[in-house]
Amino acid sequence: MKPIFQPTLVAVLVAAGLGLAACKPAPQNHETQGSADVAPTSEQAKAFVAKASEETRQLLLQVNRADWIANTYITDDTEALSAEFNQKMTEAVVRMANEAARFNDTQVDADTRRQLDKLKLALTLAAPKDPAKTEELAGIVAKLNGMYGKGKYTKEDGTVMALGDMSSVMASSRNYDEQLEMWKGWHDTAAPMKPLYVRQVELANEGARELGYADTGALWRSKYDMDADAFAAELDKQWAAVKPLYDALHCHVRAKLGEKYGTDKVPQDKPIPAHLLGNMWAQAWGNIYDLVAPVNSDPGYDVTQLLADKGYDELKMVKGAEGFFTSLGFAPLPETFWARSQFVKPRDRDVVCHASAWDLDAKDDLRIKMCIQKTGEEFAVIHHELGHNFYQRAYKDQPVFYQDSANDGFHEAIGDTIALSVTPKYLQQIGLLEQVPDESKDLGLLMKMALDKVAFLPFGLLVDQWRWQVFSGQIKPEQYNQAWWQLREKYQGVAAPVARTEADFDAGAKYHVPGNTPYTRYFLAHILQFQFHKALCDIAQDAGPVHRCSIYNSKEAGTALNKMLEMGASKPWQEALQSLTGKPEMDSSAILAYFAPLKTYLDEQNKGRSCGW
Ligand code: X8Z
Ligand code: ZN
Repeated sequence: MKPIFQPTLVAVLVAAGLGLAACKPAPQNHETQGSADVAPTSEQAKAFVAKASEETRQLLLQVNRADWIANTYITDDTEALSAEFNQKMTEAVVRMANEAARFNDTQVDADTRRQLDKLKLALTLAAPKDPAKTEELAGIVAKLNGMYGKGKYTKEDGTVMALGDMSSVMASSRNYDEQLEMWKGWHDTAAPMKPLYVRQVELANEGARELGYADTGALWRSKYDMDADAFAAELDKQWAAVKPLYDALHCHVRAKLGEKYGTDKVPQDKPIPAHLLGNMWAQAWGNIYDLVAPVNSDPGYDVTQLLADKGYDELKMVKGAEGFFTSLGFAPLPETFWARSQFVKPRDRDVVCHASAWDLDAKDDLRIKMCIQKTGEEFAVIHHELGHNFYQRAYKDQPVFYQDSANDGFHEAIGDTIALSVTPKYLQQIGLLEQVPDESKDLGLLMKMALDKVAFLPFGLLVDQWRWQVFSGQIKPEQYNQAWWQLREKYQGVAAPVARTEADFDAGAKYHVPGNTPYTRYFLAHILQFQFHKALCDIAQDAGPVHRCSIYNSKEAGTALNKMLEMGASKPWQEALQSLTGKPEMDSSAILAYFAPLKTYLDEQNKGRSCGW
């Protein structure tokens, strides 16, 4: 966990800008008045970077510790401490950003320049120079995070349900009304967040403007080693390429849901009601695999069942995931990881259950924080989180401003890439599965994977389409919810199952909105992980089809992966991508090739159906 750079989720640094633009030369008022105004030297710039790095390192350790307890033991006190340390960090970063701007016109080597730029771009939410506003913003950030963690729904009979309980019902229930009750119960918990969120947007935008950005969304889009508008265009391009695959999946799933619930409940020319897809946010649909499984090609096992059969508890699940990484040549996780992580939901207090991975000291104090449920879905999430931890450890010897992934999509893609290698062959190798199904069952496996990975794509894109417009003022507070549902309909083809109003704050029911974690990273990760998987399978010389490939035990693949990971953020992401895949571009052809056999099947199934919404 790294609040400034925030590679792995959790807390957000609220940094106050003091009116100096991050991307423009600092104002020079007394240019001709003597030696103090002479442009600073490159040696001074280097010395500044060294000093700022050391100060940042020390502050990060404090803020990480405060945030860890605020997330694993939610009380008014831990919330206040988190706000206080984040504010302290803010003040320091503001001072350093000001000082960094002094070197805007200094000729420095490329490496010093990149570190100065990383420092100036590090903020997720900037705050205005007014200290009272900085404090207010830090307080709101901590409060929203706690509110999400504490969210609960009380049923009519008095039963109190947390998100995990409700998600389990969403995953397994096939009762329309029961799923609806869960959906509405959870979404309603977000309503009280709205006024806080509105104020947070105002404050963060003020801060972003003082730093020279049009708004907070513009700041977020500037972090990708390319022009911010070009980055937005790149996303549109990637989405256009994968949309036909998504549309085919949507059409087939809607038809199957129509068969299950009736076409009165699931009209075949309209968006799908958002509560029927096995997930609270309809973002990953793997839990309804049974409703859409292709006839005669079901692989005949499910990982949840295999874990239960072999007596896997939460710890054994984490050990199992660690075993994949060590098979590639990565060193095992340290003792402190096992002692300090939160694997199981504590029964006596509120915590933020949303999974996250933490690096407290940029040395060896790695941890995950989860409320693990013993399911195949969560087994994949554990791999996801450990991907963050192994990345963090790989770049720990980089300068502090490079202790981050190549871009945030890379951080999110590593563990998922490993999880793509959790194939039947691998499950057999580790003794979870007795017999590997033959190739006639591949379609079932591809369907299951597509329900998670392809279904996710539009959701991965739309969360920040909404936030960017909220930050830019294009979506006003009195349109928040309506705009949210317009985007969900446009991109995902899903609709709210009951009428919603502007008293609702449905975006706030998704962790990353009150948690202030940018979301475009997950869209990027879902494209990138298939590129990484393909490249690693080639390196591991796995000859079969890419959906059957597992890089388990391949030291060659591990070495190549580690080479990219240990670069951290020291080079533009395009170079990191090239180091592993041989090409500097994001390329959706890998995900399309992976699912090509499924696409053929879907197109066949969809013949004669009217698709779209
Ligand atoms: O938030 C996460 C991870 C932690 S970085 C569990 N993910 C997104 C989500 O849950 O919404 C992973 C996939 C998308
Ligand atoms: Zn993650």
